[in-house]
Amino acid sequence: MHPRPWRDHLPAGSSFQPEDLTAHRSLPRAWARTWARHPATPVLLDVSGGSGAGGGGGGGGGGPKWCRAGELDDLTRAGAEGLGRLGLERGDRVLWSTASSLPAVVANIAALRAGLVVVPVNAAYTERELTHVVSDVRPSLAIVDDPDRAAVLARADGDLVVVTPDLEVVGGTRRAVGGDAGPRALALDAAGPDDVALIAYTSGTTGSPKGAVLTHGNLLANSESIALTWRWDGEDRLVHALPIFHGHGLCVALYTSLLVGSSVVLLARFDVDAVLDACAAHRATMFFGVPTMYHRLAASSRVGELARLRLAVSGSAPLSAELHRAIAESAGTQVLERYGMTETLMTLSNPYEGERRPGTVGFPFPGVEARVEDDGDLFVRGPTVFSGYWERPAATSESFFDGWFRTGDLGVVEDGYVRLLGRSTELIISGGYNVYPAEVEDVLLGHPSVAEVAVTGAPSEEWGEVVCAWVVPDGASPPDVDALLAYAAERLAPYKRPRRVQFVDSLPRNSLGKVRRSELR
Ligand code: MLC
Ligand code: AMP
Repeated sequence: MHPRPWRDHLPAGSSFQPEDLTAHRSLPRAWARTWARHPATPVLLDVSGGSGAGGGGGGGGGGPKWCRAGELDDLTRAGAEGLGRLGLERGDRVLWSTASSLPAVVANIAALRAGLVVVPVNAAYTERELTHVVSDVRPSLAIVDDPDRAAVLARADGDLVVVTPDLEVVGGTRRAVGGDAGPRALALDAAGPDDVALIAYTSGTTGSPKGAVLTHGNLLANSESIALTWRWDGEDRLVHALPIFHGHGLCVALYTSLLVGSSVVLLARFDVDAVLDACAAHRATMFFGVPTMYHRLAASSRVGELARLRLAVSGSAPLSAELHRAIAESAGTQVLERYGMTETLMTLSNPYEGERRPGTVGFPFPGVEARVEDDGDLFVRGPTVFSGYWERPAATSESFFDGWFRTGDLGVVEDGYVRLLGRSTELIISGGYNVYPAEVEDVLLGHPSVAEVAVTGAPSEEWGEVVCAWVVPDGASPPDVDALLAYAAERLAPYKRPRRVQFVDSLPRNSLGKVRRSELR
């Protein structure tokens, strides 16, 4: 079954062709062009509280001030030069793990402009999780804003050069980057559409996260098609309260805003009042969030303030039709729900004009194709879809069928709109973050009093799902729950930790010995 054609997203009279999505070759080139045209345009206001070392958005005492396009151009050029002085070479991988801040944004963009490959990593990862990424991707440099994280990285790889977002070296040996070659001049904005831009780690079904390799063409096509579909232009202002190290906060929110020359108010984290205050104070036109954020907004007496916005978008996890309708009733806002994945970037969207149907994710973005098989499997294909998993040819070939990527999500097409019904994989999504049961199970099995364990997602109104562990104790007495949770906390980022632990005598298994998770819910 095929959903409605992407042409239905185009504004009246549009002459759009799919080739237009990558006409500018790369985001850095397109950004530089936008900035050169309107250098005085405000592009980013860092109200995050200056968590990035150096606090570049502070502007010296008078509170945060807008970073303008010309200034961002200068800062990111200087950053690209600084990265060259560290001895990095085009194509080198740079791990980037920071909270939201202007210096963090500058470092990310500088690296992309210099043709380096950015590896965004969740800033809440524990040592175990970070060490896995370091050994898998073998970065030449790491950019972090937290001294503890720098120490963890030094333990993971003693040679790895670690810098702050302002490129101050805080760990490793300078010589380790580029050997003896010394400083280099990195050509600015020279990457083409097929060059790798990001390696984004996403939890693998095997239990350890794998890197999705995204090209400059993928990132550019994603931003171009979003801008076109949501009628995003230079007049817009986005309140940004998502983490900047995942696709939603980085590729959808930040990169697209910079492409169209609109402005971003960057918050340190999501908080209902902080978001609504920022919307009012800065006359925002847009907010993007995960359903947990909308759940919290809907519970606030201030929910009606969402009506100020031109566009409120939800994604990363299912937004229930009830919550969609509740916000429509209380604020008069029809939230626009869209769908994507780290591997494919954004692929389906409800329309900007026309019906935004509650409980559905709409139809393909311009240039993207989607189809739903009889068994519900959703496949996508198009210029935003990644080229494969980093150094995992088997996992890559298992995910593609004749050039179509199998998403692992199940759905149906109703009147041309895709309604998602679940997943063919065991992925749990909690508050918009993905959790793979196998990874949590592997960790819990390492505890001496756990004989067997199965991890499932339990429904939660606020979080969508929460992580639930079913534990068969090793020996007569069950392990102490607090000790087990403390053990998990040392090894798993907060959103992966079980919220519930249930002791059982045995796990239900099928004749092949596979755990029947459906019986554990
Ligand atoms: C925080 N906690 C979570 C959690 N987030 N637990 C489960 N699931 C989560 N997602 C923990 C905290 O560490 C804390 O633990 C406790 O829950 C309560 O914290 P909180 O202060 O209430 O949570 P908060 O910090 O406000 O975070 C909630 C949130 C956050 C919704 C703002 O989870 C978030 O920013 N989610 C967005 C994730 C995202 O960007 N996903 C996009 C992936 S890209 P304790 O132990 O301290 O009490 C993608 C592609 C696409 O999916 O389509 O977009
Ligand atoms: P990630 O790997 O973090 O990019 O998460 C991708 C997954 O998020 C998808 O495979 C979906 O299961 C889920 N997802 C993203 N957007 C939506 C949405 N609007 N509704 C339901 N699930 C979504």
